Amino acid sequence: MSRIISFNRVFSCGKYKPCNKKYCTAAEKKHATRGRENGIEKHATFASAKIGPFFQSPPKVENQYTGDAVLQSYVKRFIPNQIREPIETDLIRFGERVATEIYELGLQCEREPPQLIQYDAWGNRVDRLITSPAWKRQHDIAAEEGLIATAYEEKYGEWSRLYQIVKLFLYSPSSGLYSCPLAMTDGAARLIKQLPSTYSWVKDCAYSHLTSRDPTQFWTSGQWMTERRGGSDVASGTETIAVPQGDGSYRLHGYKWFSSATDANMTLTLARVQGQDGSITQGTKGLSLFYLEVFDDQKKLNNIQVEKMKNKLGTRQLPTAELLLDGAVAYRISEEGRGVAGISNMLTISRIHNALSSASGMRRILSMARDYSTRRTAFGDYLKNYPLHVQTLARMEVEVRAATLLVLEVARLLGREDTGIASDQESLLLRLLTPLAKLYTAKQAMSVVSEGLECFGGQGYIEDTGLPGLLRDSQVLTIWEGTTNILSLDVLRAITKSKGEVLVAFHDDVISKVTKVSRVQELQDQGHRVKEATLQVMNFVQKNPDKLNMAARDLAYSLTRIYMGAILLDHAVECGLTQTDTQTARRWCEKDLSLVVTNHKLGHYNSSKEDLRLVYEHYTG
Ligand code: UCC
Repeated sequence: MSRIISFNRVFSCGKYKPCNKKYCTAAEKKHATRGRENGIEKHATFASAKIGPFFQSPPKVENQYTGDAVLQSYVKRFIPNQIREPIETDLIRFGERVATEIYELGLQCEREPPQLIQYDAWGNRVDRLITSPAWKRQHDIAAEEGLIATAYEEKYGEWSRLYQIVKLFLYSPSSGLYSCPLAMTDGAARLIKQLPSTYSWVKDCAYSHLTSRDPTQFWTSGQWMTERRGGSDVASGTETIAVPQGDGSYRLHGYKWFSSATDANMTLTLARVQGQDGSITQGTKGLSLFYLEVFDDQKKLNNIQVEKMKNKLGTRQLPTAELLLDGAVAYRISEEGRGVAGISNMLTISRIHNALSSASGMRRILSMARDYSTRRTAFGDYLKNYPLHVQTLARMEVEVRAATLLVLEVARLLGREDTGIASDQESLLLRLLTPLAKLYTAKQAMSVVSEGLECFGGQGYIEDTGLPGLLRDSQVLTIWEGTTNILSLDVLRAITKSKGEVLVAFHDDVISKVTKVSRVQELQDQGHRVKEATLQVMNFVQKNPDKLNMAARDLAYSLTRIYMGAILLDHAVECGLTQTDTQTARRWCEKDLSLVVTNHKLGHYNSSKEDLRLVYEHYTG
């Protein structure tokens, strides 16, 4: 018999008072049940209050391809009919796999984070990294599914890259952060593919592994850029030296402060070549790019010590560590002093991956919140029947659609570059859109994923649901691969280095897109707004070169909002003006598209004195 403390209702004050009995008899239980049936709770059991009848129907992770209107319409719009069928069939299949088997593996990666064993029982230094079976399975799945290979086999020409990015989009939120090593692997594969013939031996060593579909052959790559003195200012933060060995190899000595996925087979990294007299060159001009295999043929670490695992807010699935390079054997794969320029090619790819992770992370939480709204009742009705709740979801939907379209556009341009058919204008556009996509979508992800958690009420705050991890893992998207401000400055770098050509390409592309809209009555006003904002922002840049540094972030936001507006309008027109596409474009264009001009008029860039005062008033440190 279960232990029951019963309560007698004292009707006069409406409270319950304990009835001193430890256990209820069968008759009392029956009575209690009758009491409940009569609407009067005579007996309440702790057991019942503790475990039931409270339960909720969990959100379902739906097929991530068939549930995503934008992905499907983009694929239909661009990928030619003759090759689309096998691609779509694969995407539908994979969309289901990421929602089931791979989703569960992703959760397992979070539950079983990696561990480092530095010493064996006898005091020997072993530096053994233990990763979960789920993490290892993600490695094999990545190979089997061709998540890197698809882009390099070029089976579908320029569309291979778009196909790969759509697959990664589906995969990323279920990957348990295996998306991170894949981002670096993709970056390394593309960099190695483009190396001049002097370094063709690297292709023989690594390229076939990085692009393999065979799990036993597939390698991942690291990207070791960050050292103790900093992550943004690579030029002055990099202390690692490379000592030439006379046989073409170098030995690296240094300390890598943040190696994201230490279980990689190889890495690309920066170091300063030491001259015969022991001298090194400081700054950017002293940095060269190196290829390094993490393990030797006996699977022993290549004179590398794993000093410490990083204790992070999120991305706990990743084996992120501090590494001591204690004479690691490496090979230079750039001209001396061209390391930053060299590794920037890798950064381009990992920044695009960052943007796709942001957009797909938003899509995942939104698709779960959408499903939940059809299951969860409150105040006597389903959430989907409360206009205020649906309005919240709709606003998130607009953000996700804009981010998704931008990522897909970038992927399409990258595919044209990969296959050597991009026009100069397209290459310039890609150079500008890469930092914009990275910085803007990461900020969107932080706010949309947070809003998404709120859609689950208290359950969104409970770790067992797997939801909080989505928020914790989003925060890094604004930081790694360059913070928002560093990326905003990269936008300025792109403008300066191209002597403004990237902006000309941007302007021409936006104007050609909105010109199409000028004949479409439903979207005429929005087209006009985008055009006006473009002209105003271009005008601001031309007239205020001295203010660009202070305005860099607002400029980047303005350019991104304008571009997102243009592609949403274009997509709406090209997809036959469906109601949802038209609504999305309209709503997007209600934003302040020329934020930088607004803030310029408000005097935000006149002087930094006001900001200084605001921040440091009463600061005595
Ligand atoms: O590694 C990390 C974690 C890995 C995790 C990967 C996950 C990916 C996402 C997965 C999603 C799940 S985090 C480490 C990331 N570190 C960064 O992102 C570095 C951030 N800092 C910067 O980006 C800075 O702006 C620097 C380092 C590029 C600034 O360095 P410098 O030396 O001051 O730069 P310079 O002097 O302006 O540029 C040097 C050369 C120039 O070439 P030349 O000499 O030909 O003019 C630049 O044009 O590099 C070229 N360059 C670029 N080229 C610089 N940036 C770029 C660029 N973005 N694209 C093309």
